[in-house]
Amino acid sequence: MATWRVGPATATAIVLAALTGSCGDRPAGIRSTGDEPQSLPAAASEIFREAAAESGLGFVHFNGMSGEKYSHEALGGGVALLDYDNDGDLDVYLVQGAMQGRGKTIEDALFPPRHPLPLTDRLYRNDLELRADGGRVLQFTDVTDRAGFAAHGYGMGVAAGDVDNDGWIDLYVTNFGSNQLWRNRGDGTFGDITAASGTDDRRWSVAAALFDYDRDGWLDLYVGNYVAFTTDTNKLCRFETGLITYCGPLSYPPEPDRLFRNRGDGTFEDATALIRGAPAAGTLGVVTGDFNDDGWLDFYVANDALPNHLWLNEGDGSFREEALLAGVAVNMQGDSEGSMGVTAGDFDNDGDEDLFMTHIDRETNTVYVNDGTAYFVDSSVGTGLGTPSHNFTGFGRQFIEFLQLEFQKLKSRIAVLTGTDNGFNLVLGVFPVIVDAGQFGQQLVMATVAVE
Ligand SMILES: [Ca+2]
Ligand SMILES: [Ca+2]
Ligand SMILES: [Ca+2]
Ligand SMILES: [Ca+2]
Repeated sequence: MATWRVGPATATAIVLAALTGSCGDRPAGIRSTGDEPQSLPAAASEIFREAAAESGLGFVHFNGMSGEKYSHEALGGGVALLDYDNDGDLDVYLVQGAMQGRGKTIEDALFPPRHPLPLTDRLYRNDLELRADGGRVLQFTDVTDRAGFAAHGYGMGVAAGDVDNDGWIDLYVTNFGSNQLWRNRGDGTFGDITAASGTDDRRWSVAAALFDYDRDGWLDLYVGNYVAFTTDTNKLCRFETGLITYCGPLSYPPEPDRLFRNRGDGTFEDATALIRGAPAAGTLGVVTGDFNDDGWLDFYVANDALPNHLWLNEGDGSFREEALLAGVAVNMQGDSEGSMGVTAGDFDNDGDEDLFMTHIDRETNTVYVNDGTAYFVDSSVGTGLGTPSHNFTGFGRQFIEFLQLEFQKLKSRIAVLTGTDNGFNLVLGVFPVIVDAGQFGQQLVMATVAVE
């Protein structure tokens, strides 16, 4: 299924890349909860090894903050893992920020850029070396210039998929401002086909998904827009103490999302009319999947501070919004949460797509367990994935089969990794085992996650 998901600050995908290159020592010393299998492996010092710099992934995100508290500075940038050169390994596309505000220059930045200028999105080619002795050396090469990228605007997220069915994966980049659709020419270069394809959206877009909702063999496009904020209309917001802070999502009107249908001739038509049954709600994440197992791709939209949306595909070219009845509009207390990122995966191995969402601090991450018919139960407490996240704001998230190579006894267990703004949590589903480690910050790099 050619479905790709993105959201802001999906740094967890980078961690996944590191994992594939270094499945080595067994983790141990995990605090026992008494109900896990008895033959846990012996001690080892680490599960993940921080390998960004040594592998050539020297990217550092720049958010352009100058003290104005522009809302989009707080979101970070997204990342895509894709095999753009069809050589069998995953390459990395990283979305970059920019200086913001009328007349502002790099000299106005509170924190000067740590990535060498010019600041732009970056594509890193994976030159993984497989040695005769079985060893492997993970090495990335910055091929941005060679690929011909000329990213404009302030980047938010990126979706990857083969939109023209030529066998080469293309990229759709969401920006604060106009978006960009990059066609992979198959020769190592990309061309901007945004205007010709009709896929631009000049609003503040964050999330995007490429998925074939009408099953005609061509990937269609969902673009999730956030709020009607501009640097010229920036408001002043304060904590109760009077300290100036970033304005929340409800300070600005939410922007409606867009749905584009791929005509298969290089152009897309606006199909937004199919999703007019729900109000705009400030989208930060979107994930696609067949949640009710009827053979048609549905999608779920994570909204910041307003109810989330579940769009079920009717199979006749229309969608119906079912989040409230399905139990995924609000949490089990009936509260709308500050939904930042969302991913879908069958973490309990019962054959359907469950949902995991990251939220702002003082809310928990949320797990919605699917009964197989797109009716969900908020299982954040029962899975042990909610409470540990209470003090953190999370954005990126990804289900990975983390322990499969490490613990034969735990073969089917699934871990959830979530990046936060002030730490990196490794939360093992099924077992109430929590590991916190590493400072994460704004850099989209791997954190060393040591198991104590
Ligand atoms: Ca590759
Ligand atoms: Ca293509
Ligand atoms: Ca289609
Ligand atoms: Ca479906």
